[in-house]
Amino acid sequence: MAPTPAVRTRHAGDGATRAANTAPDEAMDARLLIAREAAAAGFSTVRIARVSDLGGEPGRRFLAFIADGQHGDMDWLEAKAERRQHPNAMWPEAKSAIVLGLSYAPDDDPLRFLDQRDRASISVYAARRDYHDVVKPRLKRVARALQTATGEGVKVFVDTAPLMEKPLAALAGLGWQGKHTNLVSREHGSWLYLGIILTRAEIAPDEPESDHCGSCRRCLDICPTAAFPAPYQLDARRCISYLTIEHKGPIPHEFREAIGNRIFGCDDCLAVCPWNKFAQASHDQQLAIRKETQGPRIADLLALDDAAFRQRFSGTPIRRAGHARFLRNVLIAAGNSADTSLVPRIETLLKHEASIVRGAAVWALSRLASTTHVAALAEAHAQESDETVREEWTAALAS
Ligand code: B12
Ligand code: SF4
Ligand code: SF4
Repeated sequence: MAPTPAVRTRHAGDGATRAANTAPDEAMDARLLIAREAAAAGFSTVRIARVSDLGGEPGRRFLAFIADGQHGDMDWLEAKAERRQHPNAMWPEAKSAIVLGLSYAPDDDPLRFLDQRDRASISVYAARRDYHDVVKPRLKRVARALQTATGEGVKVFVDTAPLMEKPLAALAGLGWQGKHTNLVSREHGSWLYLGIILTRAEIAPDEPESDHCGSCRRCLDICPTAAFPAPYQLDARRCISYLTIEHKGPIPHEFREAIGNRIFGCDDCLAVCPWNKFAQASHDQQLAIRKETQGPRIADLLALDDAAFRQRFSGTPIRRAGHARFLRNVLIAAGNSADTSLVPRIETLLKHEASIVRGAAVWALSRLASTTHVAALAEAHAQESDETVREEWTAALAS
């Protein structure tokens, strides 16, 4: 049986404001209900968009991004591109989007470990419990209350379905898509996780936020890998976040030095945004920063076996990416560390079962060990079966 509607909404189909089954003065406005439930669930901000107002422009830009290959090997973005370009392509009956933001603003400078080359730098979003696990149950709580109250179907999304979250968030007025392409909020700066509830209920929308980037271009200028072909556009293939988290193969040579000691994600463009000065540091208990993610020593990370890796990073996005990709990234940081004491440990990884680890180990050694030592190692590993690793040896001997 459908739940009894008890809130005032703009109902899909009749276009009229109604307060079904209750006298108007008893009916609770859907917007108030959402605001109350969102605050109780611990969200930092919530706004509402009318889905049909999104128009076709974000979808067209998304398809151009895919057509240009800028998504790299994120096949999952391409696979459902048609559905991703507009919420109604995925769910034709969706009328309203409730966009929720959860602040993860840091209380320290997120870039403070970048100059400490014997340590690794981990992006703020990954230095705590995986946000999918934190945001989704909270979204479900708000969605349940809304469904019970309106009697209309709902679906919740946090980065797990083909839905473009940022353009919807901008339409709802949570902030605007800055030149770094992420959503910037006047209150929370660049530090918001986004979550979305789509509903068939028609709820009065908020006003979109206008662009407050002005002539600023700090995020564009700081990017270590020149990943912005133009303001408001990102070529993911060049982005350190993509290269260290999403990319499956060897990291292309041209980016290795620029990656420095960033082993999981990158915050440079987010951290320099002047709007961050208004953000209050997050004190959300579920998002507490994990001590072991704060500038861990590269030597310690190289020594973690698979079991120790899983244990140390359990519950974080780092654990999800897997041990081999993690080691690949740590080896790039090791190669940039100038710390020759790491050489013996790196040598043991030349025998690792994953070719991306062996290949990155070759590169790290080419940066830290003497030419004669590299030549001797190359000879000892002349039986290498993987072509990409053999190419690494050739490059190492030539450098
Ligand atoms: C794929 C993806 C990535 C990719 C691609 C990033 C990107 N910018 O698209 C990679 C792996 C690189 C990535 C990195 C990061 N990500 Co990510 N990612 C996503 C994901 C899953 C899809 C985004 C997408 O559709 N990208 C495709 C491009 C085409 O979309 P777009 O940026 O919106 O493109 C717009 C602009 O280019 C604009 N545009 C193009 N030309 C022009 C011209 C003009 C004049 C204008 C005005 C606009 C404009 O129009 C396009 C359409 O709106 C979303 C979750 C989701 N489902 O939406 C999270 C998401 C965007 N990521 C998030 C985060 C936190 C990050 C990182 C900060 C993590 C980190 N610290 O390493 C970095 C930030 C890097 C950066 N500068 O963007 C958050 C961002 C939250 C926020 N406040 O915006 C999201 C929303 C996840 C979430 N639920 O919280 N991510
Ligand atoms: S996350 Fe880092 S690499 Fe990616 S666009 Fe921003 S500054 Fe550049
Ligand atoms: S750093 Fe400047 S240009 Fe970049 S998003 Fe922030 S305000 Fe906009």
